Amino acid sequence: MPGKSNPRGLSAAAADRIVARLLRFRIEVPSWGYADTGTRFGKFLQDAAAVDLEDKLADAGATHAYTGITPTVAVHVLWDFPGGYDPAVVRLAKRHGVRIGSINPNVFQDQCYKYGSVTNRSEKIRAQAVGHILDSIEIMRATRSKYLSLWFADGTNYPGQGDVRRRKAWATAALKKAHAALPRGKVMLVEYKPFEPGAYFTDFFDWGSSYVYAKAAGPRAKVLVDTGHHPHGTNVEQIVAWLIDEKMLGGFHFNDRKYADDDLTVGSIDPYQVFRIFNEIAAYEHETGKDLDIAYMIDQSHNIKPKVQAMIQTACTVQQLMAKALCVDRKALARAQAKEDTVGAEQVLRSAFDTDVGPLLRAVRKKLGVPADPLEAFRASGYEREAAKTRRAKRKALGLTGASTYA
Ligand code: RM4
Ligand code: MN
Ligand code: MN
Repeated sequence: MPGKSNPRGLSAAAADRIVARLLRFRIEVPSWGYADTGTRFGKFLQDAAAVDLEDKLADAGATHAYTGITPTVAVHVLWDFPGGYDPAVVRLAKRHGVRIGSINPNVFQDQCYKYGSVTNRSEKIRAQAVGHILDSIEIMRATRSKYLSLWFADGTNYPGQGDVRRRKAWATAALKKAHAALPRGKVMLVEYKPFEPGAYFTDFFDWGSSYVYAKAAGPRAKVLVDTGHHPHGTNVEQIVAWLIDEKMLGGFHFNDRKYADDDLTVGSIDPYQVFRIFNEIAAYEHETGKDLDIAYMIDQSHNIKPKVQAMIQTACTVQQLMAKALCVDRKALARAQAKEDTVGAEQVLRSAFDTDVGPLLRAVRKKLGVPADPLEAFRASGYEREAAKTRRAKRKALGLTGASTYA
């Protein structure tokens, strides 16, 4: 008879192991996922959206209170500390039951970066970009953050515009400087994206480029995989497996997409892909008996969905898909592979994906002291109504209209 937290087909010992692993799983939320965002054509406003960092931390606190698995918040330095970093923010986060997580420098929005930041042909501008990264490292120290998360908008729009190899050399030199300034025990993540805003090329364009940059920068530089940053058809789980094998996987920015870097909620389009990614992680952890030490992060922008709901929905989806990947019967898979039983091997994955992991998740949530259905509990809580009221008043007092147009 299957026990309470024990879906059909899983032994009690396997169920316990899965619950124990899920209890150690945490995922970071992005501060920007709580703010009003839109498309490049305009911003869409929600009354309950966060107005400032305090609101973002409150929303992150609510996400964590309902899910129990999102104790840290990633920040973008210039978005979250527009008036400069204030150490009081650490206390503010604590008051909301969360901590500051990865620190993301902004070297893409100032006018001086029109032709690039760390790849700009002007030495002065490159130095300015490095200076901002070094300032961000100081913030890391103050917030005791483990990860410096680097994304560069650098790229060109037209053939002939830039010298590919010189730009590569400039970027490498900048990353080396950043790595040299990293305090002990800290990790530098190098993200990549094959398009946008560079329409012809980006300087950090795929996992191979991030790998080469990270190797050159130093041993604590690793590759950050944003699931939405690949050309269509890319086998993301294969990239993940390779990076794990090379000890170069630094972490993830999870989101889903249909066409481009859409930043949709995880699993809204293709939950099976997320499952296949976690399957590679679970396989490695099964083989080594160790948790993979990487940064699990959400990188989403919620233009239409209410912000906190979107984040809770995402955190629960990631947790669910990880649970399913942990259900893969590794022995049965190895047996099928050894016999070249292609159908049987795939079925092992499919039956794990089809497993109802609800009982496992309920057991985990009970232990974490959060509602069995975090999303429904949050929707019924009245948090959004209250936030809309106070934030509407705050916007009015600050004279913020928030409106913006493309041109
Ligand atoms: C990019 C990327 C980075 C994000 C920047 C601003 O699309 O996903 O992670 O922080 O946007
Ligand atoms: Mn990202
Ligand atoms: Mn992105």
